[in-house]
Amino acid sequence: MTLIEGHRSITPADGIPVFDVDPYDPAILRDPMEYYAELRALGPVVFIPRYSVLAVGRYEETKTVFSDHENFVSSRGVGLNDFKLEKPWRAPSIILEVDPPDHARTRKIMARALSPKVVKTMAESFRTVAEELVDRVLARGTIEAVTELAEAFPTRVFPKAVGMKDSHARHLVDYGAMVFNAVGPDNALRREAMARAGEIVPWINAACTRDRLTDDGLGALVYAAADTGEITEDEAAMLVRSFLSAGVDTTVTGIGSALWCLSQNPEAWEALKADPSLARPCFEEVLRMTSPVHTFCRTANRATEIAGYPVSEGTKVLCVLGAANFDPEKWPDPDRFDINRRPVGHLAFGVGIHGCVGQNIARGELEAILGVMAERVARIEPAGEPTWRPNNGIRALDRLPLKLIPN
Ligand code: HEM
Ligand code: OVM
Repeated sequence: MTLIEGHRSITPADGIPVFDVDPYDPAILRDPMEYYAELRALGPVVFIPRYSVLAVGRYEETKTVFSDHENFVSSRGVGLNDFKLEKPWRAPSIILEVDPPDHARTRKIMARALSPKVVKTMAESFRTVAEELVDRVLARGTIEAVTELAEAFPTRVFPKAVGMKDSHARHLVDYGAMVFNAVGPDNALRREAMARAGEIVPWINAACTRDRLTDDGLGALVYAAADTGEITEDEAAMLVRSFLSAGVDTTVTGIGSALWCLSQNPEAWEALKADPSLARPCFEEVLRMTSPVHTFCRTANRATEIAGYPVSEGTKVLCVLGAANFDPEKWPDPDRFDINRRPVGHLAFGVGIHGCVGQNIARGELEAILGVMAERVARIEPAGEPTWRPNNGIRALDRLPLKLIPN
């Protein structure tokens, strides 16, 4: 049997379990736990006929595929579209969507700009903004935490860290939503996000040029590499675009999900209050529990195998990070939120050569906001039903009504 979807055509190997599901159905994106469990239960790798793709959701195989950049490449896109067959919606990222040896050159520059040493210099300003925002929401009492905390914090601190002269919170959040929806199929979510491209994309691209950046931010560190000839001026702009693509919605989602976890687990909140230095380990457990980036793909660039099953050249493989981070074989009692778990090896930041280069700054932001809240907020209580904002690449809250009680 040969299945044809779009331009792609692969023949599922005999024996690979077939999973008749649409992983990008908004109902699944809102509440993916059953889909994750079924995916893991069916086998180490499954075939999804609707998109003619393979999918992995057990910890072991997800980690293996992500770590094997020789067989499973990123240069053909980390979404469902195969860049070898279909034109990408924007010029590919020169860090995320490239393979070695090209990858090492840009990765080195981004790793330098986002090093622990650089991130340390931002800690104080992150804390100052966190204090301001937390005091403001405490004075209000009942809040909508997605807009008032989760979106407010990164959209204030991150553009400043990058050194953006023009900042537009809504455009930044909506661009992130486009970028992550773009890794999915041509469904309503992707189309609705893309409908706003005409307004947002030119604004984003303009914000990436040297003249729109201060000389003391992350953007300047990237342009410094253009000054030494390591990269071209255009490449510097592309790397700044990567900051704006990956650096806002991810941390917005991380903060929203952290507050969701803590509002549902009062004993965890008590533990964090008793020892605010638990903010970091707490965030790692939030990442494991909620996997902000729920799915990224790889493409088999040659005939290979997964768990002994043959995989033909050109096959897209969905790597379901959210399912792997909930695999009971790896994580005992995975649905228990335990801020003392120390979930070393979780896949929320990916793994291997493309593992999140922004993870230090993400942790720095979360440490600031959770740390300040732990010091100043006595209780966090749900004040209405949380709702989710389905996205093909990211699992984010849409609304999180909370009641905050000050110390
Ligand atoms: C890569 C998640 C925050 C910039 C990745 C990857 C994941 C991820 C899963 C791996 C992609 C792959 O292997 O295909 C997250 C999460 C975050 C976060 C969950 C927050 C909670 C950030 C921030 C920045 C950033 C704040 C920018 C400052 C990047 C970049 C890459 C990346 C540039 C590509 C790295 C490469 O290809 O070598 N991120 N990220 N991320 N992330 Fe993050
Ligand atoms: C980029 C990028 C990096 C990581 C994630 C992401 C899909 C984009 O370099 O543009 O979101």
